[in-house]
Amino acid sequence: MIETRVCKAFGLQYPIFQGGMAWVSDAALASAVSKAGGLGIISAMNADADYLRGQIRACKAEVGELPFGVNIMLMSPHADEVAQVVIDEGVPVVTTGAGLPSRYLPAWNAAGIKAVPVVPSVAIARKVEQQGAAAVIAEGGESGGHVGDLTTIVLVPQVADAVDIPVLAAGGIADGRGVAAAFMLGAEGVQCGTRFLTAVECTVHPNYKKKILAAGDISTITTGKRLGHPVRVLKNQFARSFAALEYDSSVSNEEIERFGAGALRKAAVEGDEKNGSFMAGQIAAMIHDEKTCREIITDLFAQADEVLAGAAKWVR
Ligand code: TUI
Repeated sequence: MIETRVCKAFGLQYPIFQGGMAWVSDAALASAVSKAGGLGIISAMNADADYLRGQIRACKAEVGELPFGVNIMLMSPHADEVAQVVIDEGVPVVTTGAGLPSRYLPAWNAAGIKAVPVVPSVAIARKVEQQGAAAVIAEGGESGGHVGDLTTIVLVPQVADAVDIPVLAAGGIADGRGVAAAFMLGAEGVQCGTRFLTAVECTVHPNYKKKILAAGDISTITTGKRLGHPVRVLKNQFARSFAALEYDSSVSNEEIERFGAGALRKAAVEGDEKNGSFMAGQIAAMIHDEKTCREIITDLFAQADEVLAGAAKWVR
């Protein structure tokens, strides 16, 4: 049994957040995670206020009084309106990604929302702590989707040393060894995204699940560095074409952006194995089964307990 400040602060049985993945993390997945004792998170992705309102209400109908969260992707054209929806709908926890949430933090704090930004560096972690974040998610570049430069093993202990609020580790965690390692680095919780992609309750296209289950250790690459927002995806025809365009100096950034537009939807909704962008973390290689959210969470923490309890075996 692992109990940390994250359990207490967010009202959780297990100190785990489910990553807010665009086109993946809907009310069905989030409510299943919250009912299993973790924090389920709905992705606001690039959608508008009406979509998010509908998802929040569907999630609440399932979870009742249990906590859940919303992830706001700050590059979304609808970021301002969804930042207000979470206040209007009484969402207890908001995580943010792909930018600094500074301009929203005063209103969220005033509304009693616990804000938990994803941070890719120590400086950003310090900044959001000063601005009133309840915790931070230190996300290493092993993650899927939009990634920072530093690895989880390097980032987490530095962020844990730099801030007093609780730190959750993300990036490369999909089994109990990863959870235990995160705690050894100073984290008091974890966030997992890729692990939940193959959850029974995850409504993503079956081809997406199939590709995660088939992934090996070097199945992902990061594309988009030239555009200033590197994204980790599974290698396929889309990823190779995107990378080729990036290395072609005769192609403009606008053309590359256009090539990538809509590709995540093609993967997650249509299951288009050639033209879809299958965002996934490096840990996809260690995911071999489709389990319920409850099984995923109880297995993660049972193994973490076992690993941590046996951790003294080398110590003399
Ligand atoms: O946000 C994510 N992962 C994402 S967002 C996304 S949607 C997307 N699609 C295409 C291109 C780009 C994004 C897919 N996956 N993770 C959290 C995360 N946040 N990773 C890195 C950051 C981050 C980066 C910079 C957080 C703050 C930050 O601040 C610095 C700044 O200059 O804004």
